[in-house]
Amino acid sequence: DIDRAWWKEAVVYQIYPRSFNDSDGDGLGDIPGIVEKVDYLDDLGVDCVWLNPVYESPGVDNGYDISDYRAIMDEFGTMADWEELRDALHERDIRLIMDLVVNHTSDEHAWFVDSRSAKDSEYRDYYWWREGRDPEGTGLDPDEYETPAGVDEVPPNNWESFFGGPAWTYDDRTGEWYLHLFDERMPDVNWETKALREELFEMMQWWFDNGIDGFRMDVINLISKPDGLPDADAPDEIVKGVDQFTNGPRVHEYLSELHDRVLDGTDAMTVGEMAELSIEEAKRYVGEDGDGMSMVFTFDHMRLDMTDAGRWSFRESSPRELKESMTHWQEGLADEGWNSLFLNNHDEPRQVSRFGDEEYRRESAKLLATLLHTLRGTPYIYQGEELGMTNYPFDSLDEVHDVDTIKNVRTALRTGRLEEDDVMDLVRYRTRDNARTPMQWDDSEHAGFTDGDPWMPVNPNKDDINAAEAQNDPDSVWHYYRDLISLRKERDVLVYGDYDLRLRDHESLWVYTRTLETPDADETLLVVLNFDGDETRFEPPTDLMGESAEILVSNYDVAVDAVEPTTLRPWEARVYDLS
Ligand code: ISL
Repeated sequence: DIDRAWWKEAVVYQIYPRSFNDSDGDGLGDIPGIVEKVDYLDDLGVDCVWLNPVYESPGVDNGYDISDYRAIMDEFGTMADWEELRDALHERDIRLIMDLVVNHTSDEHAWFVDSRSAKDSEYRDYYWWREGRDPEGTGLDPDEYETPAGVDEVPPNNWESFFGGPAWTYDDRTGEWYLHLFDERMPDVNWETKALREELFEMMQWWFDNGIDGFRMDVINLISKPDGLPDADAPDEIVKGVDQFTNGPRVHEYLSELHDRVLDGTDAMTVGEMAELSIEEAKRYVGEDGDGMSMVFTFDHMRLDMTDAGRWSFRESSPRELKESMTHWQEGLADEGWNSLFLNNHDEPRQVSRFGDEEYRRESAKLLATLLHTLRGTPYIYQGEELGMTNYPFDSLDEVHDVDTIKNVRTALRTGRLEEDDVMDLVRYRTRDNARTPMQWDDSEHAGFTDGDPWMPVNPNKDDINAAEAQNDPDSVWHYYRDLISLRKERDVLVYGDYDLRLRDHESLWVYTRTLETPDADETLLVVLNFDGDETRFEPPTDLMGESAEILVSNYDVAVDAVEPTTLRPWEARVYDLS
């Protein structure tokens, strides 16, 4: 018996509204722009859209700094525009999930404006306010913190922000410090305050009442901070304090409460974004035995190309490491839980540039697509991925908008973790802005994204890589995605089948079967991926391959006999049907 759920069968398409489509020529994408492209999504065949934040926001972190959870950012449109988008999607059987950012708000949120105004504000404990400490004996250097003249204090602990620099900022209105794990304009809310939790649950309910189908939950495993806010245990950590505030002591209590209050009895999908997570921890968040989340985003495979020095470092990683890392999660959540499958998103470089090969762009984009749609879990496509979009050739930091890149590079230079000469190579490789250049719709001046000046430059490769061209070319990456999406709907084995790795130790081949045995079906698929720009010898496993083996998917024209030993071409991907 298959334990079915719509979100297991869905293919999700992620839209970063700022860079998707601009309808009014201000250079920023907007909601009416998305509405114009709903037929495009329908053509591609996706089942669900995850919309990055569109709420009212001053835009310090492109919308992850929310100043009003129940309003749409002016530049993106109005609530009526949002309703039109919701309806346009629903009419085409495409669901809509929203980004839920409840670890922090903007400093312009009314709660924070009130909270910071006075120690006895009724919103004071919606955030984390603490007195500073005498620097003596803390090991902290007061010069590292910005305080007004005469205030010789360091913050309550040594935690650091993910964007670089301290996680605490001194506020002279009340002479206390507030906590922010991200930018200082993004204060962390305090989930210990019951009234805050109530407000958040009501807000979530309000969005469900407005017809959404679920939430992607931003950094949701950071919401519980440990009692007493102790210093980081490991003072050498790249972001000091991660060990303290990740998967904190009350996180499961909060999330079960959230589940009982808002989600229970609905078929809503929830996907929790969780940096730093083991399989055992993941199981505590998902499913009925856990906190009831549908699935989690995990990031082990996004760390393979970093050293212990974190995101602003680089190490060469191998296809085999990617295979091992993703297999670890495939096997770990085989019986309990559910994987979310992604190779890029709005925070990561483009997948072809990172895990594929720009020289074999088309082939490697299709190989990665094959992987995404044939592993066990829910595939997430990030806008432009279906065109095989690549990283942007950044020349200088002046072209970078991303607050994370700018601040972290500054911090890494100051602390000597990064050399000036290495900055641009690393930025070109790593910056989140690689994912944020405008969607390439056609080969016109701004790639059909806007009639005005785009907020981010368009990738110069838009003449070759664009949706219009791809939709006209039956051999394009786009058509390949479309075929895989439709195949997934026809074959339960792709959704529910077991994953079994073959040739575990092979350096460049990733080979696995998906098998589904039910009273009505006995299906086996064999997936063969050559993660290499060179040819690779492949001996089909004779225990599996019978005369009936047929090639179901291929990213090359296949004229070779499926069952014989064969040479796989650069980045060749094949799916055999052994049923
Ligand atoms: O990309 C990173 C910057 O350091 C990640 O560490 C990222 O910040 C982390 O995965 C959390 O990301 C989410 O929350 C952030 C926001 O900037 C990201 O865009 C979002 O996906 C703060 O809300």
